[in-house]
Amino acid sequence: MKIVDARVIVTCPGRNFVTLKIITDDGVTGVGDATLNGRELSVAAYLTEHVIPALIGRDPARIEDTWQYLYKGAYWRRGPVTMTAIAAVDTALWDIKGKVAGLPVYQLLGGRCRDGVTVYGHASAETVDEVLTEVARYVDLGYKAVRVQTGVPGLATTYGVGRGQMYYEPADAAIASEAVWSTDRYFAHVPGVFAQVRDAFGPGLKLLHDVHHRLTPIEAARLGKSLEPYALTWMEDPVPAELQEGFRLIRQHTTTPIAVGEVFNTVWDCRELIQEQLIDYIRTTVVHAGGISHLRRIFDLAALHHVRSGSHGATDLSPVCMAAALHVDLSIPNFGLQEYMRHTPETDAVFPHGYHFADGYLHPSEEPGLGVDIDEELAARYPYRPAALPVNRLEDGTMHSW
Ligand code: GCO
Ligand code: MG
Repeated sequence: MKIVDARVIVTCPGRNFVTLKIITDDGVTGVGDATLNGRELSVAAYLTEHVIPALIGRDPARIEDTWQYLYKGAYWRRGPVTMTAIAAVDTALWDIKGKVAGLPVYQLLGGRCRDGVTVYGHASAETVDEVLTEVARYVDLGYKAVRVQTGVPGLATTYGVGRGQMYYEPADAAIASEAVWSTDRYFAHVPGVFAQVRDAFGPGLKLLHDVHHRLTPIEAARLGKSLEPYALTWMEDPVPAELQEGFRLIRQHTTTPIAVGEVFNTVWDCRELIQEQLIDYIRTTVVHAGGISHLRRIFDLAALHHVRSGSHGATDLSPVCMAAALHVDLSIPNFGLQEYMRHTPETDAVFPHGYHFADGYLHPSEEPGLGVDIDEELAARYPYRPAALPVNRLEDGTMHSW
């Protein structure tokens, strides 16, 4: 069996997605997500110019060898663009292997470790009263875990608070919009939000919160401490994670669990965090961390150190990534939680898929392969639209992490 063709499909059914489709001489095809939010065309070009020519003629069964070829062969290692491109190839090859074997991919990864994949949804609103309604909406839908984000009094906009319900999408302007941030205003508000949510919903509901890389380690330690009475499942991205040892300080001060890793691309980005047990959940996912093969490596290392998975699953990760993530989630011993932001009906139509939600769990498709495809005719009706993620400044105008 040989790879005879591969193409990159860019489509915008409400937001941009990049998909790699690999075609074999037997007519078996595989898909991989290659979406890097706000930098989509850089991955599309990397694949088209530098990867696809090297794929033609290769044996699609050689997944690990192809991964090593693309990783070591580039000379320039790691980085989001390279690792997203490698992820797309790796994912598509697992899809092909599953179809050839006649098995869903999770069976090739060792089979089920659980009955379903517990997911968390996003409850967000400007005010506390509104967010209580949003949390109730998720509870009614059967969710067992909910991420809670609200506006902060005195700030015009806040990370994670969308304009509509359920389809929050921050990358909406061709040139990045600017937000203003104040850690003092945030600290004055956020513990009270969780006091009310915990009070309203009791101890059974898992609550999560995303800090989105905005604090320093000592500030994160203070936040974690102030949230301890409300028993969060995790505090996400409390600080930017380039400085892995910064987490030691947070750890010394608080028992609030920590989740990190949606911007990590390889095991090298989180090795220290995992081996020193400085985090509780590692949030790497298929599309940005080198595909199913490399994600399994990260999760295997994590399993040795009491760290569980908590894969990123925002709307900028396409249904192809979500399908692949579920096969991994189902088959690893140290699964924690899976983020699940629902895609719009337009996106679901472009990417027909067999995974489904029931009672707070997602279940992957039982079809051979990943159980997801791209409708190329429909995709062509939604041309690419430039869209950038916002940037963030402090009240005095200083640039800050978004
Ligand atoms: C999350 C993330 C997202 C990211 C987005 C960037 O936890 O879901 O923080 O909201 O900001 O995926 O592209
Ligand atoms: Mg996040």
